[in-house]
Amino acid sequence: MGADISSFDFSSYLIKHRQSVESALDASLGPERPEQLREAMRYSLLAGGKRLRPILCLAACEFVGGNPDLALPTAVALEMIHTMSLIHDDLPAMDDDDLRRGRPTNHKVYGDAVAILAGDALLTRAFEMVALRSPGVSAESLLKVVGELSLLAGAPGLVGGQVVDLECEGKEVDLETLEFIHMHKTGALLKACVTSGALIGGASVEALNALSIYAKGIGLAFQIIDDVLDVTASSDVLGKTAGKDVLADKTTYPKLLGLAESRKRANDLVAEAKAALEPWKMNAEPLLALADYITDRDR
Ligand code: GRG
Repeated sequence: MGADISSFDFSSYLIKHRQSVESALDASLGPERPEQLREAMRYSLLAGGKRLRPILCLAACEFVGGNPDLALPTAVALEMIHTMSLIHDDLPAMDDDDLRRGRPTNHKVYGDAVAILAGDALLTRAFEMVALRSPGVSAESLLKVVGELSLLAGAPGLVGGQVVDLECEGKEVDLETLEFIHMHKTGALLKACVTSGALIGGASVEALNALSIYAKGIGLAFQIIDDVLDVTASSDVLGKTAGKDVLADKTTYPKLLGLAESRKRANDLVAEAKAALEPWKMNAEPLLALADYITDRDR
């Protein structure tokens, strides 16, 4: 490892960006009425979490030489979409879970109807953050980001992946279908984080192409490790119910390939992702470290 890369302090980088993301998330929710809706939105959005998605967005913006402050509203929007997907995923009609980010799930506290509506309000607020609350970013870039967000959230992304995932519960699923689910349910959002940050930073076509390969690799690796941690980690550490996949009879990477091979697959994907950024090595420390964080994490 070269001197420049080893001198990069990833831990300080994470702390700094997490702080700015947390303040921006807090400021993004106004005095919504009625009060119950405001509380339900704040309850899940400000419940912690690794904040990987907004940080990826800021890092991609920096990678292409952009000012990360300009990407902060979009970073917030991406965390809003992520959070709403968690709220809806936990509902009785979907994964039916009662623990998320170390606390009772949104519907356990506010009821199913308000949880659905809090999710809807976060999803729509995400588009508001980009379209109406992103000062200093050109209308052309914002339009492209809105396009990215609409593709990632809808049928071509999260919703499509979730429907296939639900359809496959209790069925034999091959690796190709599993990869489809993972790339849509999880990979699409991570890819949009990287792409939208880069768009706001004024990325070249070459950089966008490289980032798209990077994002594809880390997106699948992230979900493989999520599957692995579901088997190997405790609910206390995860902040969500461990062992859910086996209970729901879901096909996962560990089920199809075993734990060791799943980890190897995730490591290989991260190595491929990092290789795509090789020509930009000097600017890529945060994205390279974030890629490693995906496989090294314990929650
Ligand atoms: C977006 C319109 C719209 C609907 C959502 C419910 C649904 C459709 C999709 C489910 C998507 C889902 C919950 C995928 C799982 C992704 C995943 C691995 C989440 C865990 O992410 P972490 O570990 O969590 O980053 P924290 O809490 O750290 O943010």
